[in-house]
Amino acid sequence: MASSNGNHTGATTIRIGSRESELALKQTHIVRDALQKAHPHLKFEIITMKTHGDKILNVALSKIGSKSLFTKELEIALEEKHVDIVVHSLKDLPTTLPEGRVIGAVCEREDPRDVVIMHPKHLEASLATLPKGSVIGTSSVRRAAQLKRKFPDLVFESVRGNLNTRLRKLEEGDTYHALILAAAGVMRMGWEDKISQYLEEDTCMYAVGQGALAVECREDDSSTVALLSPLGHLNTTVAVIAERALMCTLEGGCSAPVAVHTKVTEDQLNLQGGVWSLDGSEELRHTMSTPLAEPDSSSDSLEQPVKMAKVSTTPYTGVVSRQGLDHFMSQAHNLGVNLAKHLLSAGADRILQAAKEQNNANLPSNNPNLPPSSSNGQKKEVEVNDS
Ligand code: DPM
Repeated sequence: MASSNGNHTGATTIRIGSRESELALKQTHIVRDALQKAHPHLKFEIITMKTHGDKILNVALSKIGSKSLFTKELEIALEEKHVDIVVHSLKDLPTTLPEGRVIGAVCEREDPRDVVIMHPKHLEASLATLPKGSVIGTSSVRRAAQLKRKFPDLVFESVRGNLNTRLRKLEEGDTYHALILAAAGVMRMGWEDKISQYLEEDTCMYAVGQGALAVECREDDSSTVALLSPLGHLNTTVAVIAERALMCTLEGGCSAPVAVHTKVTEDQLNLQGGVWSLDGSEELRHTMSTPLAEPDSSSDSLEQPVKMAKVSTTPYTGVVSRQGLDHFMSQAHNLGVNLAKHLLSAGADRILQAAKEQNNANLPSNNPNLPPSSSNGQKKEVEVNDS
């Protein structure tokens, strides 16, 4: 329940939990402003907190390796009712949320593509024209796998820290020739003019949920669930439900080499999914679509809802189901599940299992066809999602 702040005006204050990084705060402000507009009578208060991951940025992540490094304190604050909602980049939220937690709204998606930010010395270059052996900073196995396949002469190295830190490491250092980042974060930071290149789906498909903001709250807090409702964006919601159903069925975490490309038109949802080996030597892609039809417009491609074993409290990987939209959400969900099943039967399970083992073993691949592995081959950091 949104809390009364105890004064005698009776005004209700909604407390929003946020990390302290500039991007996290910008994202929290976007949601706060939208909520304020939808509910002019309510008060909103932002409560920032440092997460464990923010405090130990100098420690190699392979030595910490906790998944909820950047969210744990926020999760606890939500559970203990110190805050009512928490704003996340959807791509950082696992497809199974903690018990009792839901995504109350998915806001309109920003450009979901990945982009290239070049070192000031290479502003004229593109990934295709950078000199052989150029070092590209990214800790994303998804980006590295796809780009190694396309640009075998480039070298991929992990880069840690929030976006400000990463940009500083690029611009003030000599280690990286370029960074790959999500357009959404770059634009929210106001760095659009630093973008050299937008990566299309034939080069690098994006992460599940990339570019969309999700607002998390407690499932039993029905008044907060209701007040988040106007923030939900239908086209974004159906797209990310399909993407998350794909990810969940593939059992890929946010550190798996899985990527998507999704198109929503007025009456159709089109989902392309891909899975790669870590070195990019193997690739599996497939596209499927579903009509987004009203329940009574009979369409023979409508399928029975697929039962999900893994969801906790809501059927759509944590996204609350909306009356009147449930039908679209179910079609989107089924599309993701069906695409995942297709990919699994074509060998995605073997590719993902091998990637997981290599990740866990902290070992470079033995594949002799690999382009020179980053540095001397002894480091492969645990994937992290600091932003
Ligand atoms: C996740 C990944 C990364 C973030 C992995 C991936 C990128 C890590 C890296 C799941 N979360 O994308 O394959 O670049 O080394 C993150 C960013 C944003 C949310 C920054 C970024 C902003 C964009 C958005 C980090 N999480 O990806 O450039 O809201 O989608």
